Order: sequence, then structure tokens, then C-alpha cells
Amino acid sequence: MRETEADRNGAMPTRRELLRGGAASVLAGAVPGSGSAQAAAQPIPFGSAAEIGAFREDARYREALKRYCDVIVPMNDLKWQALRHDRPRFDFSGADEIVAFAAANGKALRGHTLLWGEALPPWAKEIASRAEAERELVNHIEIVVDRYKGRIATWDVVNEVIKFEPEPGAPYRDTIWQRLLGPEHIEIAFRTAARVDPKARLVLNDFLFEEAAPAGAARRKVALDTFRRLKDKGIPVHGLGIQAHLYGEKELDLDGLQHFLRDLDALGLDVEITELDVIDWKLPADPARRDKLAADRVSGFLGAVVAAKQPKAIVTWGLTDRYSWVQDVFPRGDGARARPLPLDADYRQKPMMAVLERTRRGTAARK
Ligand code: 9MR
Repeated sequence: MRETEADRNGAMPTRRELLRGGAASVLAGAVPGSGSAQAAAQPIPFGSAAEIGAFREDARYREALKRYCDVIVPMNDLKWQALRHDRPRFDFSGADEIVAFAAANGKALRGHTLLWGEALPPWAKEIASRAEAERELVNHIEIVVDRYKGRIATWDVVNEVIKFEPEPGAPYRDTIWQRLLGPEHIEIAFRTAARVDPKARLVLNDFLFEEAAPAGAARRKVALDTFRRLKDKGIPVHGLGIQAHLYGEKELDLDGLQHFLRDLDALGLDVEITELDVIDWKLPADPARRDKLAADRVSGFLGAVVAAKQPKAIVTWGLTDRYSWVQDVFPRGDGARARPLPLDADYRQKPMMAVLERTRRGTAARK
């Protein structure tokens, strides 16, 4: 692998320096389990969501995916909106491109997502009865999971089902699935995915488990209650996807998070960090200062996570600040570009990348 301009210019150690430190397999994009040279303890697999527009148009983006990722997640192309824009016909074009790229480059895949109340095609509003909702949901999951059976190892079976601020008796979001099927929509989705691909790892993916406000604790409780219910009913579920869209300006409830991780462990569940980035709209403008604060936020979060429970993977929601939902949804008041990700808009490594590397290799500095 060539030393790139980014290595030479970035604030991070050069590739040569990292190699001296024994990080060769990471920079070579080594895939855990592929038999490539690795340190004795396997590093936690690292990955990113891949956005199809950037993936198609930007060769540097594809190179970055090859170089840094063990795991790739199609960011939007497995959502209903992408697959089902035409009700009778499935359109797998975008997902197939990313899946083929992953296969060609020896990357694992996460599937995102089989059930969500958002990113639905307009026709979904026409689904009117319980029977129709169940038929559509089961049919969708059967076809999608079957197509990628043996290729997509892990599925975010349900995404963002927990109510933003859950209340007693009202744990789940008001979505078309919840309205027509009630809480059973979660069970139907997991049961169907497991039936079609019994070897797949099946995950419930959601956010704000690290939140210090009361909603954080309430959301953790709903997740645990949901898992207990699924387990009691014998429904296969393997883990929790912790999205981790971290707010740069907010202190996190790391004690609450660690307690939660131990509770999940006691239930026999894995965790993965699935959509990590830092929402930096309230952080200071100076890029170096902002990057440092974002890296510190990620370091505090991941440090607490690995101290309580080793995640199966750490996945960021994009790789480069050039393309991120944070820029669109949380624009800064001063008009400066958002810097939520481990590479800057010119693909230079930021301090966050060093934190990710240290965390996944278990070499994070102890406080
Ligand atoms: O980053 C995604 C953006 O490109 C899409 O327009 C949006 C709607 O499909 O979804 C974004 O990704 C979301 C993910 O699927 C679920 N968790 C929150 C992510 C950021 O909004």
C-alpha cells in the first residue's frame, strides 16, 4: 500500500510511523478472521456506512472504504425507500453495487435496515389493515434477507423503534408498523429474519442510550424490557446496535451506559457501535480545537464502552466530513462545515481516527 498525500499532510502519525508501531494490518484493511497478520488479540472490527452517491462518483471515497474498513454498511440502499420505490418490484441496484464492492475487497457487511418508521416509499401510507401490514412486512423481510443470505452477516432488523421520550405504557414510536401491528411488529420482524437466515446476527438498532437526560435511562429500560420479552418468547435476537450520534456539547451518562452494557451482557446480548459520529454544531469554530473536542468525546464514550463490554464492531456513519448527514441536519450557525467524522473533507486523518485505532487495538491510554 502506498503512502498517500493524506498520510504526509495529516496531523496523524504517518503510515511508516504506525507500521513501526505494528499497525500494519489495520492500514492494509485487514479483515479479522481472514488469516492476515494480526496482533495476538483481534482488534475490534472497524467500519463505515457507505453513501451510494459518493461511492459512485468519488474514487477517493472508495479508496478510503478499502483502506480503513473491515465492515461496510449500505447507508441508505437497503431501506424501503430505496428497495421499494415501486411497490410491485424490488430495486436492488444500489445495494448490489455496495455488496459486490464489499465482496471484491474482502469486507464484511451489515444490513441496515429491515423495519423502520422512516425512509418509507409514499405508497406505504396506503397500507391500511393489520393483515396487510403483516403481509407486506413479512414478504419484504423474506425477499431481502434471502437475497443476501450468506453475504450480509448482521442485520439491523429493527431501527429506531424506541420512543424518543418513552413513557410508562408507551415505549414505542408511533410508526405505521406500531399503529397497525402494535409491539408485535418487532417480534414479527425478528422471527421472519431468523427463519430466512438462521445464521444471521440479528440486531435491534437505536440511539440516545448514552444520554444524560432522563430520556436516556428510560430508553435503556425500554431496550432491556424489549429484549427480555423477545427472549421469553423464544424469538432469536443477538444484539443491540448503539448508534452513538454523540452531541459534542453534551456530557454523557457513562455510568448509566456501562450499567446498561452489563445488563445486556447478563441477557447474553452483544453490542455494536453502529453509527458513530459527533454532532459538532455547538462546538467552537476553530477546526483543530473542534476536532480535539470531538475526539475527546469519542474517546470518553468508547473508553467507557470497552471497559464494560467489548463491542462486536465499531462503525462510523460515513468516513469523511465531505459527506455527512450532520451537515444537513445540524448545520452550524457560523456556516462552517460540520466535522463529525474521522477523516476531514480532504481525507486527512483527524484525531478521532487515532482514538478509533487505539480503542479497537486495546491500546487506549488509561486515565
Ligand atoms: O445518513 C442517512 C441519510 O443520508 C438519509 O437521508 C436518512 C434517511 O434515510 O438516513 C440517514 O441515516 C440515518 C440512519 O439510517 C438511522 N439513524 C440515523 C441516521 C442519520 O439520520
